[in-house]
Amino acid sequence: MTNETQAAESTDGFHLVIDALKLNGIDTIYTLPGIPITDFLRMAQAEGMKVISFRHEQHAGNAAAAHGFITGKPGICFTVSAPGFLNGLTALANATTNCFPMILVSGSSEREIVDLQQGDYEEMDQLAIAKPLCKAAYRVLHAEDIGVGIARSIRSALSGRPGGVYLDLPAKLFAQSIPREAGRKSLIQVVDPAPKQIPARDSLDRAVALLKGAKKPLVILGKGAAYARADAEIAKFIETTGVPYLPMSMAKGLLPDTHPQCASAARSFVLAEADVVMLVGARLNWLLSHGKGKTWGAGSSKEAGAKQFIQVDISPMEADSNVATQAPVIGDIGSCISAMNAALGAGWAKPPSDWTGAIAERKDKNLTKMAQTLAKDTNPMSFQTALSVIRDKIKERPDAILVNEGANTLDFCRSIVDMYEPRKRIDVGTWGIMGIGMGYAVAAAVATGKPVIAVCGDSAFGFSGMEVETVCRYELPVCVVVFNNNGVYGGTDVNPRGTEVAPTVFVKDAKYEMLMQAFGGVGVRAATRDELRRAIDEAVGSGRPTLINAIIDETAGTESGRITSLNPSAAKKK
Ligand code: ADP
Ligand code: TPW
Repeated sequence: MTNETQAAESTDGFHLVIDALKLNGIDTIYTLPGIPITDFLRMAQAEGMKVISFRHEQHAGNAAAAHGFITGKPGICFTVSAPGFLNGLTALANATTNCFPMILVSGSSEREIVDLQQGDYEEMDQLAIAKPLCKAAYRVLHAEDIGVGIARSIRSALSGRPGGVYLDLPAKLFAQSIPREAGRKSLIQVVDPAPKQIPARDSLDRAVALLKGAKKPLVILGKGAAYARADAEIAKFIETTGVPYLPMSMAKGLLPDTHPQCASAARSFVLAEADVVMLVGARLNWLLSHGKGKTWGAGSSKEAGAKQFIQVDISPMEADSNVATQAPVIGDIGSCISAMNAALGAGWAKPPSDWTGAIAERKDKNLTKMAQTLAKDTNPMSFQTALSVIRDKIKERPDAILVNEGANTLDFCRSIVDMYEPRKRIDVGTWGIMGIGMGYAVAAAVATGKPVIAVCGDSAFGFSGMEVETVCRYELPVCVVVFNNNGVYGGTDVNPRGTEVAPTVFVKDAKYEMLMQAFGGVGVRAATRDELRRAIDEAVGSGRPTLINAIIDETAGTESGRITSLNPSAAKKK
């Protein structure tokens, strides 16, 4: 056999990885090239995959995570070994924490040298390091196992509670050659990677009975409910039961925030007053004060409120995580909610009108107050003045995706900007992590082709700011709005010693717009509401990469936004 016929009849690790991904409907890779993946990326592109290259792996990883949430397929991030892998790891851990399906694939150094710690190029036992930070971690050593490795990674990321998966591919694997036919046969097309999980009958009956007996019921929709893509069943459930609901930040838009049953504008009232609370794809973690304390109508922060909980979740371990769960309903949200819809039966009595009426009254009062605040055109711009523009734009373009990070920029945006469609808001999530901005924005644009508006505090933006080059390079319809108040939270801190500036303070009047201009995008400074409105209209209308440097009053906002109280306070006052 000549070398050519041998080559024609064989395949290698490079091609098997590409074929395995394509066989499973994966068409996009987020990455940063280098040894040993550079040729792989070239080949993947040549084979028709979309390869989106970043300037730092963390943002490629964040893009993969957002892609996973938005599409319901695992987002894929490829990195080089040790440092590239570590740069991607924060995104993998964050994806796992948020229950987003993603796969971090990293090239790695020679196993025999790594294991003997003989000092290989970028040596690191990556598999061991990744394991505690993700849902599952695998390594493939032989080309004929690539099919299994990819299949297990996809199934692990998507099934049950979704999460991050690490796949370790040593450099040598890519070059391994095996007969073409054996290679083809070794690939696996994953059948039903996120199988339905049907809830038990008695758990449904228990939940429906509890809801039926409630005088002040409340539903809380979390990002798991958004991820589950059971939009119609959830809307039917909400409207049939007539129960008021609160969307967590990434569940906003599952039903339009303007829905008459949406209780967001009476949040403190409903959390404190409700007697039966049904959590749908939302954990009772710090974002919900662990179900305890004043928020829930209890006396002390350690005390649980007088509530009964129904919890609909795919993870059987989630119930009782913080306070007692009276009615756990375990299964996928689509199956659980449609089964509950069926179990409601005809003639379901809507909640007592003194409950819904009291909520409506609070809502009206708060919404009127909010409208008055938003009508004010303050100069310099307050958070509210600037966000009134974003609010209007999303109302006009409900199909646009809103990316949101920062402290005050996040808190105000979440409550001011109404969402109208599911899965259109992606933000700092369960960790309140900064730096997701540009990675999420790139993925949102790549995965959907829709306009993206990224509303970022100036500190938050700094974590991923260099990726505006990526936005420009791929000519993505991303409009970044940097809320520039000269620092972390604000820009007014003073160093009592009068030497270098305080730790939260940045260069005053930084010209963030020039960053976008540097790469051929549009950069605009907007110091007034009119300027901001014009710039956003232009950006969303044209679809050109744009960065708007929105000048915000540096004295506005508070330390850590709404979570000031989580800052430890010194026992010893100086
Ligand atoms: P939020 O931050 O919006 O409150 P969380 O991330 O805390 O939401 O909670 C999401 C929950 O949704 C997790 O407990 C997860 O197990 C659950 N979940 C994710 N996808 C599904 C699904 N398809 N069906 C049921 N539960 C799901
Ligand atoms: C990875 C801590 C929380 S919010 C924030 C930081 C640094 C920035 C707040 O300033 P910004 O917003 O963005 O200008 P604003 O609207 O108040 O003016 N590192 C990581 N994650 C977190 N959460 C932090 C640090 C933090």
